[in-house]
Amino acid sequence: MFDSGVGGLSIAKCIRQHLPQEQLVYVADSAYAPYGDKKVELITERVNLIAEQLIRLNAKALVIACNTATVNAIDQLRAQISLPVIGVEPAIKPAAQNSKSKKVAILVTSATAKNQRFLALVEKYSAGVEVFIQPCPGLVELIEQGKLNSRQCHALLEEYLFPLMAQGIDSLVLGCTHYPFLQEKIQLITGKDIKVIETASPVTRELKRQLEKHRLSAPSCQNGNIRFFSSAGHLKADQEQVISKLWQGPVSL
Ligand code: DGN
Repeated sequence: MFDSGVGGLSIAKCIRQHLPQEQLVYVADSAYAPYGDKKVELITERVNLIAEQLIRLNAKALVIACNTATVNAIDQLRAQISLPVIGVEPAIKPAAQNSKSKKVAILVTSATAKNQRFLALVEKYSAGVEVFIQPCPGLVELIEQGKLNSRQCHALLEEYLFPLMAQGIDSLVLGCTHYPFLQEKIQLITGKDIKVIETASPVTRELKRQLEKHRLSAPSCQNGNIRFFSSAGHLKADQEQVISKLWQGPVSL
């Protein structure tokens, strides 16, 4: 599995919890983070390169634990390889279906906000519901630096959330895998009447389904583990600290 950086750890945690028998390899493409402001060509190139390396490590399935990479590059990756490839898509459908105020917001990166695949997904599930798409530049960078509790992070969250709250939304979809690490802070700002929805559980269920369908599941008696890699070798020490903090356990890269 991989992400532009450390955000996909929010998905890795859920997979580890529900599929503890599987061996996970997590690649943080931190030398290229954030993907949010990168060209589609570069995102595609990185996705293909990382996928190639994971396949060389005998991966039996790939999880693109990044909304930005999923919307920009999953179709072409699936066309090239035969392994199951599971992507992340913001949970717009359940949010729209369960919204009482019929007003829903999605927090995304700038690259996701303007992506056609993403916009088509919003269009598909938003009949009768007003959907506010909120790009959140700056948040991924702060999470990558482990600055979750910084004043800067709080100020950015208020800047993005207050206008959405004023619109009367009752559901807030986290459309970037970095954002669940801010979920508590987001919920403190929005109050508990706004439901915050992330995507780790559906991705984990889909991975399980795919492994079962292709008879690839590890035996339940096996003890799985997780190995971490980063493309930002020069940041190794800093990254180990950030990843350990988010993973809530010791990590070596
Ligand atoms: N965590 C990623 C996502 O879900 O979109 C990427 C964020 C980024 O690199 N900007």
